[in-house]
Amino acid sequence: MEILRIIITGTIGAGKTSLIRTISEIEVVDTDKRATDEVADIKSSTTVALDFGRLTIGKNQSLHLYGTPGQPRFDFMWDILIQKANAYILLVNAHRPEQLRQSRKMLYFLNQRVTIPYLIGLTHTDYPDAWEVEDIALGLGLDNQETHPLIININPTQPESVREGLITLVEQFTPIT
Ligand SMILES: Nc1nc2c(ncn2[C@@H]2O[C@H](COP(=O)(O)OP(=O)(O)O)[C@@H](O)[C@H]2O)c(=O)[nH]1
Ligand SMILES: [Mg+2]
Repeated sequence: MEILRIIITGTIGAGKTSLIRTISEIEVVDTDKRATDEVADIKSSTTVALDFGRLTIGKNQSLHLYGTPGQPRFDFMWDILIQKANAYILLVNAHRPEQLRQSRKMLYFLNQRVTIPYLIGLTHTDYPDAWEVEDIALGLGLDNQETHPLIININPTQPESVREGLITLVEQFTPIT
């Protein structure tokens, strides 16, 4: 069994925990704690360490999914995770344009540290006033359509959507056997 380590990252509320819970074959190890600070305005609990889940694809590959914490003060966790990763997904909430600047910083941070396959998964695109993909690409500083990374819609609450997104990612760098 080949193990592929995939990092699921993105801002608070982007859908990291949901994605891993939706698809994992094992009970998800999560470390959500009641939020006591500024995060409490956004949601009542948040991930302080990491989420972990697992998914088998094909006969031979086991995806190990690691959800990162969304807060800058846990940056040291990212380094540990990302150095061991085969690929990553940056989830971007299409319904919270005010978080785009932070998403852009995350993208920059990651690409400074590693050169591994990745894609951008737009979440919350089911909201009628969600931003269009072109506007999000611009907000992330990706102004060249030809060179920018793959951007796809992912609904973290829907297993089929999550599976499709993960397969699209894995197909970028290894055949699914
Ligand atoms: N409508 C909708 N809700 C979503 C989507 N993605 C995530 N959510 C919801 O957004 C909330 C925050 O998601 P969560 O996975 O906790 O975000 P995290 O902070 O990145 O771990 C949860 O209530 C999810 O059910 C989406 O694409 N559409
Ligand atoms: Mg979370």
